[in-house]
Amino acid sequence: MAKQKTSKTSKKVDQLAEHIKDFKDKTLTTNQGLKVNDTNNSLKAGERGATLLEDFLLREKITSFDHERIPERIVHARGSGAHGYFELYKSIGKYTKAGLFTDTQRKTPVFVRFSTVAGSKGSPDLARDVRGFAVKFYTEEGTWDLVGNNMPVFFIQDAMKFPDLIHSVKPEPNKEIPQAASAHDTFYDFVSRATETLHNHIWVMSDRGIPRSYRMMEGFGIHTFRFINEEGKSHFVKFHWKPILGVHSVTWDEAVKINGADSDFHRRDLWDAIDDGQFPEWEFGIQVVPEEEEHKYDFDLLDPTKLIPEELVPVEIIGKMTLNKNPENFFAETEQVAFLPGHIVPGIDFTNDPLLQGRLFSYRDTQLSRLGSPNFHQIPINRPVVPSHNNQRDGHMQTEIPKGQTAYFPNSLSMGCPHLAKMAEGGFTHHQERIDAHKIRSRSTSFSDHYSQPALFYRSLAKWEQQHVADAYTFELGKCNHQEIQERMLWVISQIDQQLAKQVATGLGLQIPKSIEQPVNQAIGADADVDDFQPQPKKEYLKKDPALSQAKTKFDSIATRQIAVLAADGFDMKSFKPYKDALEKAGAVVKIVAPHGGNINCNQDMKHIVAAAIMTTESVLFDALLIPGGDESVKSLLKTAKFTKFIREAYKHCKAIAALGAGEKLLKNAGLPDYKKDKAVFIEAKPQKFIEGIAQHRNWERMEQTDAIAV
Ligand code: HDE
Repeated sequence: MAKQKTSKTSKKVDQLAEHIKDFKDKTLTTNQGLKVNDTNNSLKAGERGATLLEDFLLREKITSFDHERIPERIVHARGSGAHGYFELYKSIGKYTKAGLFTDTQRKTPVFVRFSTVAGSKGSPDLARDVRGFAVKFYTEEGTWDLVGNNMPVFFIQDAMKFPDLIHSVKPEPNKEIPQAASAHDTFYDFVSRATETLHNHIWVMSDRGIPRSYRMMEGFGIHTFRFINEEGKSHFVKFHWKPILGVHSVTWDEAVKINGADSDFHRRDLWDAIDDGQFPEWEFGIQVVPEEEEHKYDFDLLDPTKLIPEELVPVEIIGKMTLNKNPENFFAETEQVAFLPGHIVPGIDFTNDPLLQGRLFSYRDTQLSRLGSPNFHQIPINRPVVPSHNNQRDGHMQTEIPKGQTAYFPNSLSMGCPHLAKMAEGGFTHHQERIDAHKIRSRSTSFSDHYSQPALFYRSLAKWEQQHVADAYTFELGKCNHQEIQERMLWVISQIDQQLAKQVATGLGLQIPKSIEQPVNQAIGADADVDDFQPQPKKEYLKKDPALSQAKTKFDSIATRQIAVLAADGFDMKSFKPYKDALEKAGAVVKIVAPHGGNINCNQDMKHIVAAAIMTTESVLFDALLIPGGDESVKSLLKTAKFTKFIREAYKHCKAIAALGAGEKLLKNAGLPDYKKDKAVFIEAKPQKFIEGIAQHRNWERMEQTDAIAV
């Protein structure tokens, strides 16, 4: 223990040295470099005031403070970022000429920002929501931004509807309630009318809407993009991120409680993992469809509310991303980073997905109001790693000093420079797609299947996942005040799955209506024949797509899992030590939770650092529980009811629990039903068994009994 303490302390000292290296031995100055000898007192006429207008030191400090904030993002305001790199396993030159996908020697730097969508900047991390998964690749051919989400589809099919979608989910405009929550009337009013939303929506109702960690989420580019190879041939492509730690989520009961116990749960988790050298990793995969097969499927590749089932087109893994560095300054990097889907590199191109097309406008536009200037690319986090030269000039906060007499092209005074890229130098060319069409304000009928893929998703889930979906719908609709909205939702859910709708209806105490006023696809042109655009009844072109279920994810690691050790003075070291060693060797983080802070002594009279006093922490912040033996320790834990709550909650949330020796008394005292038969409760078991139990993430079979556990 002592050894560990020393190394942690020296790490902290090193970090401190690193943090202060920029201002070590430096004198405090004004922005003009004037040395300052008092930054605590304003300039006053006499000791008791008044303050003098002349005080330029006060004015500079306060003015800077007054303008510290910039407008938060309209959506995805709450987020966290990290630096890292991307490595390619194998060249895919047959599909694309993009350097980052052909040169296996490269290590492409990246900056990633994860986010929620609906909440404000200070909202809690565990809102039920989509998560943003935006990656900036600083490539040698310029910056490529893959601005995706943790779900493979989006709510709407046309950019035109985005403001409506977002206005419906944001706090209602009259009362500014609720914050970071979709469970309210306006959202379901919209969802039940714009049924194209149902696919993304059922993903949000599933466990994907409440991830255990950013590090345990998949990422998707969503839209179908194009790859262009050296010969100019185009392939359709979808992009995927697959987390090395697998895809895992918390339960809704936990999510609600985590938001109270640690509203920075995801942010802290990402930071701590990187800080501890446990670098998050994702493999990068592609689904490629040849141009000739564009119309082969039962859905339109240009429709962003549809995924390509992995059963039909497998994901080919081609590389890996590792995040290995936390930002130095949240504002300068994570807040000011500007992602634009329009930032692409030769070898990648857009399709006509109408949502993607709209995004190509929106992101540049939003950066202008958020960052205040077209020069946002000069902010360090947004700078490409390759030099940029052009004739764009001036504007707010120009930080460069462009030289020379000319700022136009063509010119002769500067010998035509900066000159145009020759093809051999990799100048960007657009894929020459032939378009010959009428100008219309309408939507393709190939976009009007709104039920088949939500149904496929639901069918592909494990029983416990389906139960979570039903519970989520029941919770969300239960928060609506308008019965006609609840009933319209029940009807549209019944179009996805009758049984699911019945379950939700029972929870709401309502009947599924036999029919409803037609859920008109709101985006169709006013003159269009409404009936032609009704969502089609669902089809079943695939029984199941196993890749959609979290039950099929990885369960082979406990790296970075947080293990709470419930202990007090006198706990038994002999039986605890092999557990601690085995858990730490497997990469888990073992933390003692005790009746008080500071240190406790084991029965071998060694001091152990307490990570958290029971008063300051909650069971929901941990992945598993270990209760060491030792009569004195157990006796003292039994005196504090919060330990009992801690254990009951961990059991309710289906987590792995191990008890050693007298530690089992705490399980008995907690009144856990049938814990002896439970496959994730380990009494006097070998540490390896406990490790395997934690790696399973949860024992969902336990769910059936846990409703009876009050906490
Ligand atoms: Fe965004 N989106 N979005 N979005 N989006 C923004 O840009 C927008 C969409 C996504 O961490 C904004 O810089 C429109 C799909 C992420 O900084 C804004 C439409 C997908 C982030 C904007 C969409 C996304 C944003 C707000 C419909 C997944 C956070 C601040 C046409 C593929 C990026 C900003 C970060 C952010 C507009 C739809 C993902 C307002 C108009 C589809 C991950 O420009």
